[in-house]
Amino acid sequence: MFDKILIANRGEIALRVLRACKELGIATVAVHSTADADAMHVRLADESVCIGPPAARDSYLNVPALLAACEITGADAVHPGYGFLSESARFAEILEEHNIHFIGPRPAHIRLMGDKIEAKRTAKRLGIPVVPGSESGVTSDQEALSIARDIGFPVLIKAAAGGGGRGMKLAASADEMVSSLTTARAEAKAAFGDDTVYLEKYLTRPRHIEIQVLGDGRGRAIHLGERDCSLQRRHQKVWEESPSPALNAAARSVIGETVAKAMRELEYLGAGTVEFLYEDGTFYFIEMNTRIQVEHPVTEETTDIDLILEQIRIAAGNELDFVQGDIRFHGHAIECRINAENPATFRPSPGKIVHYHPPGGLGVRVDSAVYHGYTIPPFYDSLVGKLIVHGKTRAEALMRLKRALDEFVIDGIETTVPLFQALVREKDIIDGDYHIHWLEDYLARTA
Ligand code: MV4
Repeated sequence: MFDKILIANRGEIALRVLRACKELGIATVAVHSTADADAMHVRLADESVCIGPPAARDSYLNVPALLAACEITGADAVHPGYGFLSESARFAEILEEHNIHFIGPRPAHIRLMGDKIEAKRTAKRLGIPVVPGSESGVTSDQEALSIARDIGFPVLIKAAAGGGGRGMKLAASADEMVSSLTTARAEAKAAFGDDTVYLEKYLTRPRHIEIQVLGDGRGRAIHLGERDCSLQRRHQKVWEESPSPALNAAARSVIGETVAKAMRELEYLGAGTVEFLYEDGTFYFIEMNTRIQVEHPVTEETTDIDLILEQIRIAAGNELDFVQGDIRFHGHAIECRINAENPATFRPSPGKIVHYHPPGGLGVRVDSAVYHGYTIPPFYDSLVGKLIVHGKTRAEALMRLKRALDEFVIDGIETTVPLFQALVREKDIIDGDYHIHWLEDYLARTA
């Protein structure tokens, strides 16, 4: 096992990793920008190193500074959390070259899944159902038109180097195709330095359902069920839950086993998420994320598996110590992302928290790094914390969510708590009847 882990992140995920390290008896190193000197992860770590000024590119993304921090402290492994350097194949390679373990997948798998065309080709080869579309990058307008006619309009043009909704353009008909392609290429070139684009049939009202996986890099891999992440605004997830209100146990086990088998064949190492769109009872692969995700606690609550601890164990070369048959799914979990934002306009609202009282009690978990008197700096994302509730049934989880939201006191800044207080009272939400456009439709309707 590792002796000392450097946590290359901030906020609630830095704290989450720190907690797993403490439970494993591993020493911790926090890194922080000058804006985060008062952060909770810095206070709770065994050691801390300042790695640069506030801007992330000069601190949390500063690879030489992170290497120096490893060198100074003697850390033998780095946990990247999510965001920042978590999906940088190059960062993982550089650490390896310095004999420091990267707590995450192998660089080759990070790189493979970073290319959305290669990821899709790999998924298809491994028996995972994919969205109908071009099998590779489209090179000419003629080719694009011909493929679009085959799969049928509307089609979505996506950047090979994109992902997470960045660099997508819709073409409703053949008339729009050439201009949409030109725009998509130009935007992809500007955003990613790569103008390769591919085509997919556009699914109009799907759900976003993702499967959590763990692999030990030696051909053992399991799935930990799904999370329904359909409730989102501008590609920022707002609410995640498991199980998905749209699936039954049989459908879950079919897609889960398909994904787990593919991960065994890949000899995938670490935690990962395979993302699908789900429409009319059919799953369509879109992307794979080779990192731990913000919403991982939902899966921890329904499986009782500590995903961060497993990431660390696997990265240290341990075998998975359970097989698929050992995994039991119980109850229902819902996560709400509480952001420091105006709940109607979503304008960021950084500043000082003058009163803080998180909810508690049975089935209530709050993953947050803020505290009474803490000032949220304006330089990073606006996540204040995640409220995760668990109940025996979805109805119990919803009831618990309602009362936990009413208990939550965060004064001094605006937060999205009132948005969730409204959502838990909406019929479609109570019925689990929603899709990827539901929240934006609701916000437009209630504006
Ligand atoms: C799609 C789609 C419809 N059809 N692909 C957006 C994020 C990126 N991961 C994939 N995305 C989409 N891909 C096809 N073929 C609709 C979306 C999409 C979306 C997906 C998941 C969650 C929220 C979304 C919001 C808008 C569009």
